[in-house]
Amino acid sequence: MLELYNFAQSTCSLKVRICLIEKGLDWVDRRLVSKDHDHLSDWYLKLNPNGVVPTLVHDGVPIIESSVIAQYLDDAFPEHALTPPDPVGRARMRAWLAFVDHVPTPAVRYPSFQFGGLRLKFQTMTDEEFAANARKRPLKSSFYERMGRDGFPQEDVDKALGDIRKTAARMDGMLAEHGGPWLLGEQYTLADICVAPLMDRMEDLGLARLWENDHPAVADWLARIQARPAYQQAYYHGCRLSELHPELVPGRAGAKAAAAQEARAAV
Ligand SMILES: N[C@@H](CCC(=O)N[C@@H](CS)C(=O)NCC(=O)O)C(=O)O
Repeated sequence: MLELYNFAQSTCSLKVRICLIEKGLDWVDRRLVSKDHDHLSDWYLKLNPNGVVPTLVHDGVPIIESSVIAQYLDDAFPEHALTPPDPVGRARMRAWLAFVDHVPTPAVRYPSFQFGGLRLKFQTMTDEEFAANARKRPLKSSFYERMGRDGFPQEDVDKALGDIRKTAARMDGMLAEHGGPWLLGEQYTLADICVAPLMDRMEDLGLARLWENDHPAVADWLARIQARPAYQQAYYHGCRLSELHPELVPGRAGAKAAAAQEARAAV
């Protein structure tokens, strides 16, 4: 039996949901609620001591780290392979997954928290409540403390948006080198699946302009992956921040807030 502990809106959870659905596997959706701190409860920390989602439990064995889970699923269930068959292709894919884990994954957290609704929640807390909330996170206390109740310093947001631009430039290069339609060429692989929810989140926050003009091939790639039936099934209603926080719309969540912050920085 496959069980996935996940949040609806989490980009790391979405990576794994897309894999499970693309591979046609039967799985149980153990949906946790982040605002209820399900992922910080004692029973969950026994499955995932990092206090984050997702966690896959396969026949009682917990597997953590979304990129590791995606590769585990492809190893354990080789049908509908999402990994290149040759060693060079596999090495390229793994190098890209390492880049995705180190560069865009942390970068996306800054605009997500800053413009995506979480800040609104923290602004209603007292300093003491906020500090206690931050301390509860096994791996993320310093990230929450840096954000504080008023959001990140502008330099952190700028660095994060720069890292998203770098990611889009790398993707453009991969599409050109391998001839598309996917990042490693003809085969749709984990290289595509592991970065897609991050770019989708940026688009949802009104930040697709980070690549739309300079790298139109990346915009086309995103539209192509969003059109896949498995992708659409993974993104049921309520997975995008613009659906969870319609008060931050019009257009896309955060577009207004991001523009206002940029305008402040330009003054
Ligand atoms: N490296 C981990 C990161 C997981 C992660 O950061 N998950 C976020 C949701 S995308 C989370 O659980 N955040 C909980 C929190 O901020 O307390 C992975 O890829 O699984």
